Amino acid sequence: MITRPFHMSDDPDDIGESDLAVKPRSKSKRPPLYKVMILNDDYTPMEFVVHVLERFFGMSSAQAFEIMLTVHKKGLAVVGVFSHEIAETKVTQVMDFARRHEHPLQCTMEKE
Ligand code: TYC
Repeated sequence: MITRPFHMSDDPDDIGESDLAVKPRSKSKRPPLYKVMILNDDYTPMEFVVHVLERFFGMSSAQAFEIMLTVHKKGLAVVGVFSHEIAETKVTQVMDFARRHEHPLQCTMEKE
């Protein structure tokens, strides 16, 4: 004798519960993310870069020092990944802050 679970009928027209799952009509898209980068230069003081990383990117002083050294040695580093709007705000804040202190520090963003 063939047995079946109580929720399955023999009726071929009977659609099972699992057939009722909603199918999205379009591919769901996650918003793109942007890398924010800090670039090395020969003039901005190391302590200033450390301060920027603490102030605008919420890094601890140890983290900030480590990233600053990476930029100093390698030329650049990603300091965070954000939505377009947040990334743009970070870049503007850093560029304004550097300009107000007359340092040539550059901060840019790039689609991930
Ligand atoms: N190269 C700079 C110096 O020797 C330090 C520095 C580090 C500058 C990181 C910018 O994004 C930077 N004073």
